[in-house]
Formats: sequence, structure tokens, C-alpha cells
Amino acid sequence: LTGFAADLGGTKTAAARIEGGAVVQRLTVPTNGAAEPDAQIAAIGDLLAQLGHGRGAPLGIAVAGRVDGAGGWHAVNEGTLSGIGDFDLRGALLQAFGRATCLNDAAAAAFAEGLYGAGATSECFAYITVSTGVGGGLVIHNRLLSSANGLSGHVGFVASRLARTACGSGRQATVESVAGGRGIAAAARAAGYADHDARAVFEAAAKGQDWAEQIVTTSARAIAALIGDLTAILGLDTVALGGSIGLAEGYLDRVRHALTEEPALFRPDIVHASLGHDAPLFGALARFQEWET
Ligand code: ADP
Ligand code: BMX
Repeated sequence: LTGFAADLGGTKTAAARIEGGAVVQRLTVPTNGAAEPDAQIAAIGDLLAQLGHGRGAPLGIAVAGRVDGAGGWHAVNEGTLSGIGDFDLRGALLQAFGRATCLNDAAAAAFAEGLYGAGATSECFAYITVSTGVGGGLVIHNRLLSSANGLSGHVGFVASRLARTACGSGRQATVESVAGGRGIAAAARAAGYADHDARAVFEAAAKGQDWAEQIVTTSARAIAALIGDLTAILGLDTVALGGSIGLAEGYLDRVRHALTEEPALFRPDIVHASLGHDAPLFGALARFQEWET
């Protein structure tokens, strides 16, 4: 695997140069969630230029939001990426970079983990990112599940009995609204800690603050219930957790602990994404390679 990749999330935008299956250079900048699509592409272009990307070089782009079969880009949670609208991402990337493949960030990560990582020996595999939002990708019998509208795998928009608030997707009480980074920050605000983002809530929990521990545990319990539900539908044998919250110290243990409330049949193996934060980058480039060669 050799070429370039970018990963635009709700909080950070990363780009990397990959050679022989290894990240040799990686750059990260904050994402401007309100920016219009042309500005988002320009931000990616800046990073790629710094990495030495030349027009036409192999390039995979992973983005938060749904990417439909025609390469159109749309936010599902419009509170996270509010400036996207409905945008011809594939066309704009071809114009900007000569050649590129684009797909959803969590789908890209699932694809990479299924090929090279935690899902490599799995028959029914899910990748779940707990990050700004909660996203996912499903690899069933070695195929990444896709749909013409680009919504398949958006597991964060499933309802949660632990959620109480409206979700930026327009649905009520979703897993994302209680378990994702924005949901965690909203819960902190409601508890009187308006200056705490999700990272600060985790730090407070690590210091033994009860209010914060409760918010983190509720997030983990919502993810555990989601895993039980997905396992009932898909017969999952393995689930990999990614994203800064999914990979945060102690989070996986909390999810595993919460899952002990479920009968054994609904408890697949739960592991960290073995490609860590690089999973969407590897997956986007691997998808390019699969489609273009
Ligand atoms: P993105 O959503 O852009 O892919 P991340 O995976 O980094 O980015 O997720 C961003 C969310 O993770 C934010 O809500 C942020 O507060 C939270 N976060 C970042 N670092 C940590 C950490 N070490 N522990 C817990 N939460 C974190
Ligand atoms: C949301 C949704 C997904 C995305 C997931 C993880 C938007 C803007 N995002 O569920 O498309 O895959 O978050 O994204 O609709 P991240 O920003 O948390 O990494």
C-alpha cells in the first residue's frame, strides 16, 4: 500500500503519506465544522501539499458524513459538519487532485481493519468509532456493506434507551447523542461543567470525579447495548472500537464490563482497532487501490 490518504473528522483532519503499508508521515489540523466543502477540500489540499502529494498520485479520502454512490457528500448529523449541504465530493476531488477515491471515515476504517487488522479473521465484523460522533462500518463475509444513499453502517443513529436528547440527525435519543464526544460535552454542560469537552470529562473521571465517571460509564453502556443489538441483527463475532474516545484509557474495559449484562450469545469479542487512529487513512487508500487497479 503506497500513496496518500486524508481523514476529515468532526474534530480533526489528518493526512498521511503511506509507503509499503506504513505511515511515513502524518499531519493533523483541527477541523472547522462550519466550513463549506470547498474550504474543507482546500484544508485537505494544504496537508497533502506539505506531504509532497503530486497531481494524480494514489489518493484515498475518508470523511465524516455519508458519501452516496455517486460520490455526493452529505452530513447526517448536521450539527457536526454544518456547512456541507449536498456536495459533489467525487467531482471536486478529481478536479483538485486528479485521481481520488472517497468514502465515509468509519467505513474506511472498517475496511482497513477487515483487511489488515482486528477483523482480518472475522466472518461478521463491525468497526465502531466513538469520536466526535459515533460511526461505524460493517464487513460481512469480507465485504464492506454499502448502500446507494451512503447511510449503511451509520450505527450511531440507532436509538438508545440511555439517551434523552434530540440528535443532530433529526432523530430522537440516539446512541451518538449520548455516547459520542459532542454528547459527552453536552452532558457535562447539563451537569454544570460547560467548559469540559469529552477529553476533559475523561480526565475528571480519571481523577475520581463522580459526575464525570457517570457520563463516561453511560457512554460505554450505550455502546455495549448497541453492540448487543448489532450482534442480534448481524451475528457479529468481532467488534473493533476506534476514535479518540473508543481508544481512550479504560473505555474498552468499561464497554466490556457493561456487556456482561448481556447473555453470552450477544457478546462478541471486543477489541481496540489494531490500526488505531490510522485505520481510516489505510482504509481510504486501500479502497483507492481496490477500485483503481
Ligand atoms: P474525529 O471525530 O475528528 O475523528 P477524534 O477521534 O479525535 O476525532 O474524536 C474527537 C473527540 O474525542 C472529541 O470529543 C474529543 O474531546 C475526544 N477526545 C480526544 N482525545 C481524547 C482522550 N484522550 N480521551 C477522551 N476523549 C478524547
Ligand atoms: C457521525 C456521522 C458519520 C461519521 C461518524 C464518525 C456526520 C457528519 N457524521 O455519526 O458519518 O462517520 O459521526 O465521525 O454525519 P467522527 O467525526 O466522529 O470521526
